Amino acid sequence: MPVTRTASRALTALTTVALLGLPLAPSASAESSLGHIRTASIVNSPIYAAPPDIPAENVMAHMREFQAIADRNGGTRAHGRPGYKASVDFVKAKLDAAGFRTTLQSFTHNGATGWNLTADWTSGDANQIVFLGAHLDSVTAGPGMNDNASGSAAALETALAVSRAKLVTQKKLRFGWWGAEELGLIGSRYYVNSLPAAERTKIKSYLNFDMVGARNTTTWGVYNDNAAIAQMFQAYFRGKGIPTRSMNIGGRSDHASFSRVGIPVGGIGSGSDPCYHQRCDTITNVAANVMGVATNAAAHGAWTLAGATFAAGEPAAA
Ligand code: DPN
Ligand code: ZN
Repeated sequence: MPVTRTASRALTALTTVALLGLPLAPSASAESSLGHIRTASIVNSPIYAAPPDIPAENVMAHMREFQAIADRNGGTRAHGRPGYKASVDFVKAKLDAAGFRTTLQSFTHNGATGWNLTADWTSGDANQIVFLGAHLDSVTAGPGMNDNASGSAAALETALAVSRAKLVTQKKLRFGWWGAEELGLIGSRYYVNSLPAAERTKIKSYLNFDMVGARNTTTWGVYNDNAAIAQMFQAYFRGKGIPTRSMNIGGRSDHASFSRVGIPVGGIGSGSDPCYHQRCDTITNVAANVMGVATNAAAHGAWTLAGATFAAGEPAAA
């Protein structure tokens, strides 16, 4: 059937909107005519509240704490070492004070206890969960500041921004910090495996943050696992004039624990660096401006995917 002029124009406009990751009007006909894009089911619409501009200094304060934790604990925050549990305790205390409902899940690996920490925001439909996560463990060789205090701090500061905004969302925001990723995604796989099937299907998307602070980052990696999520991040970076590249890290980080059970996943990364998995992956190995970009991109993902409808607290522009 030939496409009418009006329909063609409407299709072009809708496609553009979808590609930009902008909110689509919640119209059943729009979604069915663009069924192959399936953006509306993942990217919420309409969006009334924009995320705040989060200062890089906020997230660097968390980075300094992670470095101090490593310094006090033999230079590492690895699974089975006291620096790991100290990292968990630090993040949990911040979240508890900010009004999140936190859960500590323990598991055993290589004869040592590990922990996953999850935190649910108070608002949103508990049957539709938008998840942001990062691995909290380092390798034993060093303090793991880019890998992955950076993602942990970005997720933490995003959560704290949600709290400061007293954010009201359509879907429920859940944040996760995973143990023993460096030993084979142990913590996140344990978490996903321990969820009953009915709980898994409530998770509508999972965003991963692993290595988001590398110095000299010029282009941002955007995970290419899910088109709608990737488009959302690409549109965000495009709006900031920041170049992106498609990133496929396969099964190398915790998003894989979620995608293997069919959950749409995405994420961003600054990429690796010369201190990857080494002792020199200290706080001087990360850049504040890069951490700021990562955190604001994470907040954009949280606000957009969860459908932030109302912010009663801090104004959108800091
Ligand atoms: N951060 C790496 C690790 O945990 O060992 C995995 C990774 C590699 C993530 C490359 C992103 C890019
Ligand atoms: Zn990592």
